[in-house]
Amino acid sequence: MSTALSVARFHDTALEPIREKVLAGTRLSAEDGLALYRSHDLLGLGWLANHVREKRHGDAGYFVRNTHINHTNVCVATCDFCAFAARSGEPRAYTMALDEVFRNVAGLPPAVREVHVVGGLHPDLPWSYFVDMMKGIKRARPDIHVKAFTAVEVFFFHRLYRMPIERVLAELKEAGLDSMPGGGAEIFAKGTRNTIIKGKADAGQWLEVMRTAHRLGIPSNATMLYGHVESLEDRVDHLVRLRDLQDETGGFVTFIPLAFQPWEAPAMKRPETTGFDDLKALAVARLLLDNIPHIKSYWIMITPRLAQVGLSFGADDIDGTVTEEKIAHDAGASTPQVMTVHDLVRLIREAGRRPVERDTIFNVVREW
Ligand code: V47
Repeated sequence: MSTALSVARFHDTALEPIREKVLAGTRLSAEDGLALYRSHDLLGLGWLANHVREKRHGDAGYFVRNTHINHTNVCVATCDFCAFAARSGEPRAYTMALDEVFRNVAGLPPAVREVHVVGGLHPDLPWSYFVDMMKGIKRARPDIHVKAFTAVEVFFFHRLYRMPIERVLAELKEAGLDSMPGGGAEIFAKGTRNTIIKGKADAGQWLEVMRTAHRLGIPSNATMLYGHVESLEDRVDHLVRLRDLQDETGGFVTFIPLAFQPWEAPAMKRPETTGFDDLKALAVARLLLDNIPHIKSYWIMITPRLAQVGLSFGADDIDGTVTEEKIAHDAGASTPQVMTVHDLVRLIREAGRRPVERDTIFNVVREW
């Protein structure tokens, strides 16, 4: 692979110096990141990203048997891209009773390894709701990995319940929280963030929650929402800030680029992302984020077909069975809400990869 890459000719000559760095394992600069995003040499980008991906993960294509629980859609924040949130009292507002959460978890097939719990910023729930939720999920399924609450939710708990971030996280961990999902990061760049988001954690606060989580031994993922009003400079800035924090903590496990789903988004009339941009998002992430182990090609947002192609453009993971995804589907996503293990294994195999079932933190569960 390295030999082929060293003699390959790129259509875009701006990729040549970047190739040298990639082959030497030298860190790419923000300017390199911008050159990658600006390039239309998709195959050149893919080649570079695939080189890094195969050096790290060989031919493994990871997936997990998981399920999502969105306990409430009630949210005090205003995010122009979000179709999931509702205000208290609106007809579509809902909050799950804890018994319902526990019944759902108890009813999961034994092979499901991960429960992904994310909700809106509900102003009226007691702190005990969240602590008891963690305890009850573990009681129902002691072996299940609980990946719960974005950094934005944790920051909200810190403010609402007037507890230091560290205490919020420590109490959740004590009650059963194993890791945190990467949502809520959206786009860090201040000007852009402020035009599309009101009433939730800013970039510094999101990063501070993650810094604290990692210090307490809670690993997490990271995301970036792209394909809305952000610039390419904003994307590079976002990735570099994640990379800087990862240098400090080492706590990020997976990066997931989230393609904006525009159809039902209330306040953002934009076209959907294109396949070219979706593949570039994966490839550039793989190349810039040299210290985050995994890149996820999230089929919910970019379709199973393109997520599969993503396994040759820098991604080593395809997420999982998911079951009942609400955030993208409320925004009008036309992707399925469930994938069977059979479907996932087939997608990975037909991409020429070796399907590896994993748990949340990438312990191998089964080679398929
Ligand atoms: O934080 C909201 C985004 C996120 C839209 O960590 C939208 O393993 C696209 O973070 N179009 C939640 N995106 C999803 C998320 C996630 C998903 C899968 C795995 C993991 C993980 C994390 O979805 C939100 C927000 O950034 N979002 N609305 C929309 N219209």
